[in-house]
Amino acid sequence: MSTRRALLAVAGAALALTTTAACGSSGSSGSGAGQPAGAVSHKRIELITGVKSDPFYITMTCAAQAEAKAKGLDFTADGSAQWDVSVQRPLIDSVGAAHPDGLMISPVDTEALTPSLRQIQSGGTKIALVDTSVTDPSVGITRISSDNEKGGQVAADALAQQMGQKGSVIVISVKPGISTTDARIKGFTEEMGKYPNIKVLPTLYDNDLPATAASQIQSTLAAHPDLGGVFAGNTNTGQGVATGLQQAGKQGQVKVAAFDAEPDEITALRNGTLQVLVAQDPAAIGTEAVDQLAAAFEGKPVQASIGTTMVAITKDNLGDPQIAKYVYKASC
Ligand code: T6T
Repeated sequence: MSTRRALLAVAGAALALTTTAACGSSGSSGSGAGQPAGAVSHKRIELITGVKSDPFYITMTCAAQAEAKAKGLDFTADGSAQWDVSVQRPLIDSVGAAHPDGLMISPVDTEALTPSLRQIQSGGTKIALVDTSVTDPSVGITRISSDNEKGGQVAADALAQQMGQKGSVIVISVKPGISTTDARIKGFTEEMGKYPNIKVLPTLYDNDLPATAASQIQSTLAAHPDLGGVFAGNTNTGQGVATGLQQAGKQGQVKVAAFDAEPDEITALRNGTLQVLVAQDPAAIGTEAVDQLAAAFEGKPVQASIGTTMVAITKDNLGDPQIAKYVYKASC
């Protein structure tokens, strides 16, 4: 097993965000004997993201598109209009009917879409699970994502420091049943258990709607005047929490650690409404997925799981060139 390690200093504290690229070939990638050169040219890859307008997935799509072009692969991308099984399933089924050579997908639920994905895989399409995944281990020849549980732990330690290791903290996330955000919450709440003077309130879910997160944070402030910190599980939640704190006049007083680093979150970090961003590397996720599918098309070994790097961004290290590459794009 090879390990890629990214060690980045954040506000004086070095945070080790390690990732592991688990080597190992999955059986469905073929014999391992190389195919003749050019075996991948004009193979077709389809990408279905969790939410098409989300800068995390836009950044992933841009990188995957560039890598596919460089390898002579045909590539098209689509995504749900919102984080909803009933919206993503028809997309999956229509892509499946076209029998692409490869499908990169971020399933919006760990269980509900598995029958559709199994059917597509049995039809010969090779599946790369990107960012989110499903419980069934038989789905996908590769799974590529951040170490989300580790990211939740990093957010907890950073937030505890920001809060002076005391007070109440609340987690607001998207909805239960999403592999990534569920792992973040697990990592965060378990790590927060190490701080006896911090009380973790029950988790709230905003269905990926910033307006809901904004009103949730205001009602939490009314019920818990000692609220000292918030963990926002993804981009839209981070945006909504920032808005809610500004509306309540509590920006900078209630500390926030948020996942992701899309432009609005960066603005909120600069103006002191958010204090820590745990940024992922969606471009690496997209690039690695194309590379693994191309390897599968050529009958070469495929890495069954790949962990990509994360970095904790604060106002202090935002100007570091090493950090800049982790800021998400709103367009290619
Ligand atoms: O946090 C990312 C992604 O990792 C997660 O699975 C869903 O939300 C985002 O896309 C950000 O909105």
